Amino acid sequence: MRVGDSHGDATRHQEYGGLVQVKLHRCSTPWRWGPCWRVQKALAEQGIAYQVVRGPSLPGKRDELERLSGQRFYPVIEFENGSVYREESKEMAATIRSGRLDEKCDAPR
Ligand SMILES: N[C@@H](CCC(=O)N[C@@H](CS)C(=O)NCC(=O)O)C(=O)O
Repeated sequence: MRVGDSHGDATRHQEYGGLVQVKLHRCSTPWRWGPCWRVQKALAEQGIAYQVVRGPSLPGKRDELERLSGQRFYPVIEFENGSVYREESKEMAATIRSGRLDEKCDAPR
């Protein structure tokens, strides 16, 4: 099963370090650059199972994202227990690459 998905419709069940799949809430641009791609690439490189959830591009249509994460920017990582992780994408990518993503997973909501 492939890890990572540029089309946003895959569901995976691969486990990693005690964590199971995460959802990557990201913008809908197809281009492979920018904050969302930076984080998606880091997840893929680390072999972390993730499901892409593409949200609306228009900032005015991001109420759901704000409900989820308390702010209106992508990317946001949602863990299986419902906790969410959002920082500057460079910090998110660095966290993922250093194997510390699980530290960002809070207690269940
Ligand atoms: N500096 C932020 C920028 C995040 C960002 O601009 N993300 C884009 C999607 S790739 C976004 O949500 N744009 C919406 C907007 O600018 O309103 C980061 O690197 O995380």
